[in-house]
Amino acid sequence: MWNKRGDMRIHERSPFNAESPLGALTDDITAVDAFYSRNHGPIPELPIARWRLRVDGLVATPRTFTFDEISTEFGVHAVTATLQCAGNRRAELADVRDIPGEDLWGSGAVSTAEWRGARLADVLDAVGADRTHGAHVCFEAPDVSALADPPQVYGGSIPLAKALSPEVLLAWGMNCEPLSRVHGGPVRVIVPGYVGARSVKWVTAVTVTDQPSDNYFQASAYRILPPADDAGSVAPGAGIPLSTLPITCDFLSHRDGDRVPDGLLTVTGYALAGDGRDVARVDVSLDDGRSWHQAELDQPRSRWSWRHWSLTMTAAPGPLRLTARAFDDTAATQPESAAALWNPKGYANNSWPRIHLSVG
Ligand SMILES: Nc1nc2c(c(=O)[nH]1)N[C@H]1C(S)=C(S)[C@@H](COP(=O)(O)O)O[C@H]1N2
Ligand SMILES: [Mo]
Repeated sequence: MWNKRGDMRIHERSPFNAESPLGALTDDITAVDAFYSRNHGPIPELPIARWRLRVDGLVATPRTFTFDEISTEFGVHAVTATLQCAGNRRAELADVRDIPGEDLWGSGAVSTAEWRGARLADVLDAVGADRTHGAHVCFEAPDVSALADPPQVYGGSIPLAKALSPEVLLAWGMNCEPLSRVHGGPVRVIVPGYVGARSVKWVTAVTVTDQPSDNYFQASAYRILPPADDAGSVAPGAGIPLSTLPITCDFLSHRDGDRVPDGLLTVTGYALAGDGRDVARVDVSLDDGRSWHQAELDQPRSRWSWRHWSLTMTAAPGPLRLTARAFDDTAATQPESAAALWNPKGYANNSWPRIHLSVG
């Protein structure tokens, strides 16, 4: 389905929602056919010849761009960036308390690609974005989601300051291929360092405003609600909107419950820091967090991509409980338990990942 590998873990066929097999995430760049896919409605078909991008709002000269114009007037900029869905590891939150109505994603709602496109900042400059009165940049796409009542097209917004940063792209290329339809082709937004929800696919409108987007996916969904709230009856504006990603890490080489031979054991994983932060250290504990061993960090492809890590140990026969934690360059680290983070929609679980192995 959608040219994805057979070992993707499919949560829903329509709308299409599938997580990456963990084994595919050990490469720096995730192959397109293993890249996770998160959709809230049917995937639209937008031929390049018919695609248009309207750029308006608090700008001097609103303009509608064709694909040729967007892809030739602003140069080609490449950014290697990791996308992570705010629902990654929701399943562990649901173990704490029920999260009805949401797919229970495991650890595979994260992937990395080399994106190519125009810098959003250059397009905003070309139309004369008002840096005095403008504060947000809203995106809209034509895919209609029945999750909103009444059904609504997908949208969202980011602060104008972030939109003007050079890493934010209007991308038409992914891993040296034209951006595929399932990943937002012909053109999508890529907002490195932010929750995946803001990287709006099939983008057809960019609007500079003084307020965040009032689209359902910005005003009602993708928000951290107080634990006592009912996710089914949320007033727009309730809770805290998700924007930058929190520091996180996870295991990739092994899964909870795996059996391994005794002797030398190498465990690997990835760590990912949020907007403008670098991964500074990853530790692994063999005793539920009482003591820690520092893992080796690989060089990241870019400051917007994950860093893989590894640790080699001698594993004795018996149960082995592994826990990991990452620190960013401000010394921010991850909370210990999913219980501390539980929220009604099950977002942003960056608690310590834990796996239990049987050795021997
Ligand atoms: N138009 C549109 N853009 C969207 C979405 C969507 O449903 N519609 N899903 C968002 C979410 S929640 C995520 S995590 C990323 C996933 O991008 P991918 O499917 O290319 O992995 O796209 C974002 N952009
Ligand atoms: Mo997402």
